[in-house]
Amino acid sequence: MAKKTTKSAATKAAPVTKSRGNPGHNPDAPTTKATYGDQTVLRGAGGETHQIAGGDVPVLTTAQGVPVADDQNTLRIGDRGPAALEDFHFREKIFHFDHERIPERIVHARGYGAHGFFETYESLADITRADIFQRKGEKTPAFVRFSTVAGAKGSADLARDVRGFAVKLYTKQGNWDIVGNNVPVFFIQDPMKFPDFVHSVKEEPDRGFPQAASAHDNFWDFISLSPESMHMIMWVMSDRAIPRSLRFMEGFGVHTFRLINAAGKSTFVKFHWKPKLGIQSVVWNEALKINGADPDFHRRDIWDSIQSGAYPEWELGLQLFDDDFADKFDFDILDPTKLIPEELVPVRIVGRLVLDRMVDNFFAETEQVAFCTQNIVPGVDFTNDPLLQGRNFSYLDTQTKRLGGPNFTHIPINAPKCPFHTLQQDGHMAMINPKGRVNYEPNSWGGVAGGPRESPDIGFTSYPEEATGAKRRIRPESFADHYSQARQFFISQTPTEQDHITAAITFELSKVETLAIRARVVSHLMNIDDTLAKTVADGLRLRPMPKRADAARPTRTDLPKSPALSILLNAPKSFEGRKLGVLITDGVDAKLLKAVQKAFKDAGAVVKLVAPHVGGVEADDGSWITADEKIDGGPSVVFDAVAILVSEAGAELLADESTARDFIADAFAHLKFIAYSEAAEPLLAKAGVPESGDDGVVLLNAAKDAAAFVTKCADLRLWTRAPNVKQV
Ligand code: HDE
Repeated sequence: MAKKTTKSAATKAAPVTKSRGNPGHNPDAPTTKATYGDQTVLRGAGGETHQIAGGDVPVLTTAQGVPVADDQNTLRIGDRGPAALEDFHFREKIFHFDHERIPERIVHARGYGAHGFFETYESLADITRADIFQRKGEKTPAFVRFSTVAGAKGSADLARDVRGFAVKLYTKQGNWDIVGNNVPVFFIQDPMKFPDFVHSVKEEPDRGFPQAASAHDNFWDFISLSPESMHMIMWVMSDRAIPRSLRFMEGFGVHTFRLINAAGKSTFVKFHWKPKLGIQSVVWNEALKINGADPDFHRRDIWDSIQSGAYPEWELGLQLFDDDFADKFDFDILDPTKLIPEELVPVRIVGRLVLDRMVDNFFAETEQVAFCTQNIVPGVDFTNDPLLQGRNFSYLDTQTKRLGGPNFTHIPINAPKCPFHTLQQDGHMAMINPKGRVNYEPNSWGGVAGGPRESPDIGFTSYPEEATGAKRRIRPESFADHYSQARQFFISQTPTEQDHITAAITFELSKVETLAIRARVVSHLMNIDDTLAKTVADGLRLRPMPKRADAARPTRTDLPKSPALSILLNAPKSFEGRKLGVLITDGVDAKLLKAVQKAFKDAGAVVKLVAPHVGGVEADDGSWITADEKIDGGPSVVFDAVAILVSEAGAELLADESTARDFIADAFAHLKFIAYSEAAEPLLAKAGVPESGDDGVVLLNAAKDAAAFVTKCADLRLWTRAPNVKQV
């Protein structure tokens, strides 16, 4: 045997009667003292926990329910000897750990889910027989999962990307999934192209990067060779792709669906989710910094708002139209790269979705939830949108792979909340199994013994749409216009928003190494808007300008602006649901701080205090104020507006801190409203805020000024500052 070293002597197992090896482990804790005889069983089938009589600390058991005496040390032969194979507890523990992961979603891997309900505002019985829309005031349980598309499960929240907005409605006639996005159109028209599109946007296969970023050659190569994506590109290069909060974004069902009433009449429908607190995005430089400061920014925001009772809410809107409209509309209503302007078909608000409960367990619910586009209910039906038809195959397939078998509907998050009776049986992990003799149909066992029966009356029936034609691989002529709506989107934006789109495309193409790809993208932009194309080309120093891309259909310039497509033209004019970050130091004016806190709370906003030390500061009246964040942990990028309420000594101290200067400089550069106490003036100057200030930099002389500052903050950002900070 090798000579013992001091180290091995130190790691030698201690006698069993003393501590069991884990320094934090208390050998006198009741779990190690308890004997099995003392325990009582708390829960029923499947959820047994052994409890010490009279206490409330369950005894740790194996998955077989065997109480565990020592969870710190493997079973070994001799104090320093080999492990024993019979150590079933260790083998079970490590085996389970080794199998903890399931495949992450290929797209939409990073997601965040919450429970809530949908409330029906009015009966829509004239339009649909969907049970959820029959009774005014009815509440239907719902689960929503938001996601980014390209990044892996652990990627950062503020990637420039489309956001998934998937809603599962547990209706009384089965689960209805509206698996949508926060953008109303999509990149491609045919599902055959989906794997290629997704491969191109995800990390490149040889180098394994970039993660969660479309700014690379493969993506733009694919896009520039697929002009049908140009409308979607306008959206993903707009601020829609960098939402401030998941609470502040719209959701869209994208495809045209059908609603069918009791008489069998079909009405076309497009689904919209409208955020109650308005739409809001961050600016790009802010997004980059948020990803560093808090990669979980969006999740934390949902978590915080639900925990604090400020429940995120959306209204469901329907764009309803008939065959006549479909025939007359400029584009094919089956083409998922097109939208119907809200000015043409107004959105009718029919209910609200409220998220009021976080999951108990992220994996069990958010990771295992299985949305499927084919989950529809009587009264709803598909159209022949080719993308939708392709999705109806893909989702069931992917869930079977991801969740390991056909019984993923038995997992509580996926199971219907209404009664359900199938004749399905067996398979991996079958949890819901038929009782009795009957597992087939038809059968001659009468009554209840005969099992469930089909019902032509209430059962799902497909809309009997006629379908004829030659069997071919073809893209319809009616899908051929790739630029007109891209242009319509672009011209509907405010100049600020147009600048952001231009800058985003320039940024992304600057990361594309292949000159020919940059040029090819610009050649498409020339079919959308000449100024856009020229500004991007100048931003890239692309010379000479490429030739305009050949277009299957010339761009229509007669489509009017659609103001509904702009975020800024539809701003909420309220600071509700937003966050103020207040930088404080010792000597802070307690009265002023209280006034600011009250004014913002009254406006439905959250106030967070940032200080040199998280422990807090001593205010000018001697009171102790606890901080929420230390300065470098709470940079201004995570707030919507800031207040600098420092004392003179505090300002002097912080002037030498780059994090404090960044706090102010970033808030200014990101066009945020800034309030300050007089003593903060030198600090503002040191951070580069011009002495003249502007309308967004507000001196708080006294407590009474706080209310005016809140009112100002309702504009969310001072966009007119943009030219002075050249920040997009
Ligand atoms: Fe998806 N999509 N998708 N998609 N999609 C998936 O399903 C697919 C498309 C969307 O939070 C996958 O569970 C195809 C459009 C959301 O769990 C997969 C096509 C829209 C989510 C899949 C599309 C979406 C997904 C991956 C083109 C907006 C996340 C893992 C024909 C209307 C749902 C999974 C969640 C997820 C396939 C296009 C939205 C592979 C084949 C268009 C929100 O089945």
